[in-house]
Amino acid sequence: TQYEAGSMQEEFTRFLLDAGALKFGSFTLKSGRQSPYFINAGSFNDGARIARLGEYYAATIAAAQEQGVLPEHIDTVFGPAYKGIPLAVSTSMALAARHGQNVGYTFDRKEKKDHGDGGMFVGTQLEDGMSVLMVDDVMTAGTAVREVVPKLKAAADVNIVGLVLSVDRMEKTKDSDKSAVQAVHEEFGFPVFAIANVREIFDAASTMRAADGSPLIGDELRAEAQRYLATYGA
Ligand code: OMP
Repeated sequence: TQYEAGSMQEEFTRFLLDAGALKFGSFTLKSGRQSPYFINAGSFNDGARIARLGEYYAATIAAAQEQGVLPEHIDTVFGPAYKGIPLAVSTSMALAARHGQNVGYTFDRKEKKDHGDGGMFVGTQLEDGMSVLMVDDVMTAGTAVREVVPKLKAAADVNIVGLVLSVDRMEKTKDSDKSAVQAVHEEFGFPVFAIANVREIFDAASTMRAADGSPLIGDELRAEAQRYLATYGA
């Protein structure tokens, strides 16, 4: 699937809204920040939606490969348990079905297993020198990814080639004006990018109307989101 500039973000925004994955209200984030909106990738909870989500990841990955941001060859797509599991599986399926790339998928176990194959990982096993692409749902402060990188590195001397998210919340770190995405990139050295970021999503949503002509996201909610980003946005 090829998209014109910006059109994938627009389609993705519609997809988020249709699935009810973008919610407004008052949410306490993992970072402790109080946000007027929340992106819940758990809303992609049926076959059609998770397949489609995998296609967005795969299209984003293929575009990054074309731009030279990601290498042509990826050995496996890693998604951290639990929420990353369907992301890794659906992304690898879409890479095979739509982009002619048959790559592995891998995820970790949350709990130790002492029988059977006993491994820490399920799917394609990590080996020295492998190119591993990580996928995750949403990044706010980057806490989730900081926990998982050491786990991968402890398993084998893998080459983490990048991290692809569904949504970059574009938030500043606690102690700098840098975004969490930028900070993680600088810390680990691999590229970090998303299918869409919150500014692209709010921009795209601002032009979208329901069947009765009413805006999909009202002015008040957008203004609240803008206020939040004025404080916490990078
Ligand atoms: P960090 O680990 O701080 O980057 O926060 C990202 C994680 O928080 C995600 O993996 C989710 O578990 C959760 N989250 C969302 O899913 N959606 C949001 O809009 C915000 C968060 C969050 O708590 O920051």
